[in-house]
Amino acid sequence: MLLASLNPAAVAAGADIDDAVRIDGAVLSRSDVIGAATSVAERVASARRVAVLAKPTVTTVLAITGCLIAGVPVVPVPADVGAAERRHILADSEAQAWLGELPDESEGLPHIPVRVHARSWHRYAEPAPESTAIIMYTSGTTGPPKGVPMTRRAIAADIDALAAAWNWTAQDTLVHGLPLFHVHGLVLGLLGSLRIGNRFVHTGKPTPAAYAEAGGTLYFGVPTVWSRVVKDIDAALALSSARLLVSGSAPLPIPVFDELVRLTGHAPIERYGSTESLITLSTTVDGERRPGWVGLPLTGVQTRLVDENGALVPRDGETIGQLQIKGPMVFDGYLNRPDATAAAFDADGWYRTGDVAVIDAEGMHRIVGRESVDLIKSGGFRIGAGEIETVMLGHPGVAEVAVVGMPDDDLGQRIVAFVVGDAEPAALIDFVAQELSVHKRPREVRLVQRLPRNAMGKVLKKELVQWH
Ligand code: MCA
Ligand code: AMP
Repeated sequence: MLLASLNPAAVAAGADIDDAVRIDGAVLSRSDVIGAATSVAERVASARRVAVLAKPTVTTVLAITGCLIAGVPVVPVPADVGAAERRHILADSEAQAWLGELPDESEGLPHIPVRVHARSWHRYAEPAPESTAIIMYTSGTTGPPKGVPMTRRAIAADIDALAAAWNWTAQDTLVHGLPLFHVHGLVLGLLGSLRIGNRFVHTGKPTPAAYAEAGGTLYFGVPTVWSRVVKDIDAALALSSARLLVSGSAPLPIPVFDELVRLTGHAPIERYGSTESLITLSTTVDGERRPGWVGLPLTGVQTRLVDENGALVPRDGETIGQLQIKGPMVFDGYLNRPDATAAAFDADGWYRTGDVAVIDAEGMHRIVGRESVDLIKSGGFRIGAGEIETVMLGHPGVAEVAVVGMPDDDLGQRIVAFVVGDAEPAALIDFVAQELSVHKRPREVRLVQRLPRNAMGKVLKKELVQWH
């Protein structure tokens, strides 16, 4: 079973816990989750695909769990989604209904409400391991986000490999306050907990105070969360009673790693992955945790580094190469995008991560950066520069635009748009927030006379970042 702790027979035989899931002020026992999510399953069982506006609520937990019980692929939609992105996700995924929360605009789709207090004890057969559990949308360098279908097999393999690396057990209480529309918060956090059978606490927002109050053993955060924690000494001290602090989704700055050690007594676990591959590398509970390094391949994972010609690069801890990965958690291809799928794999089936890395003689990996400047990581969110540029060019006050990620102490990178035109910066920022997701809006719009371009007319983004 993918969600192994939600086994009705075991729960009926006494394997219930009162506080399996805490979220948005509510507490659900394991039998509450089974009964209510099975009731959702009955209502969606005939659907081909449904969309869930993934706010951090009980409704979202039950909606997604219900789809997984029924074997209906679920499309988590960013809670702060804007109009153009919403239309794209719905059209591309062919979702047939909104399950649970309704967005401002339903785009003509029917609504299936989630009844939080309804219960069903119907038993569903476990869907096939190769069937699609989730279709998650993620940004590329250009164009609208691409759908990544995740099989039940891949999700199970990833959670089990992480459980082995971290000694993650049913005795843990896992705490995080991350979005439920990405791998980190949803697949690892929520589904991981429902598979392993540990208590799960969602803090709403991942503030240092909320983490400190939650009393967990296992904490997940993006680097922005950890850099805020180390600035809040009381919160950091409270986390010393935890078992493991885990960082991922973006590079953890070495000073933040060191401060976590100093204040909490814990060297954080770092792990690396992507929407396409799930998590593939991690430091381990009883292995070395080296600041700036993301660890070893998880069970079943193979990695290699290649140069621009595809030749292997030595594992000497210094030579940089393009990171390629194989493993049971890696996806099979994008939804409706054979072109992008073909580009993502080489002829031998290695997944091209788009990251550049080094590997040392012990097999430890350090992520050096992205191959493309057009994929931005801000606060752990993956954001495509091209997607924002396309939207901004649709504004009458924008003649030319280049979007870049500028270094930022808190967010890793912050989105800055350089614009040739006469638009009002604040209005442009709002325009992006309305069309895409709020978290994709530029922090800053800078009006410039011209953009630096090469002889072919291509904007020189590295120069743009350096100049400013
Ligand atoms: C933000 N604000 C703005 C602007 N941007 N105001 C005006 N103009 C802007 N351009 C506002 C916000 O609305 C907020 O207001 C306030 O400024 C602070 O914003 P921010 O600095 O963004 O902080 P935050 O809202 O607290 O968000 C930080 C965060 C968030 C909580 C760390 O970025 C986050 O949830 N990140 C997690 C992303 C994630 O889970 N990624 C995983 C994907 P107000 O305070 O009023 O709200 S990666 C993945 O899944 C893989 C596989 C992996 O490896 O894990
Ligand atoms: P996403 O699909 O949102 O998970 O983004 C995946 C990308 O996030 C990866 O290709 C990396 O560029 C970056 N990433 C994820 N985890 C880490 C990490 N621990 N260190 C550095 N970069 C990371």
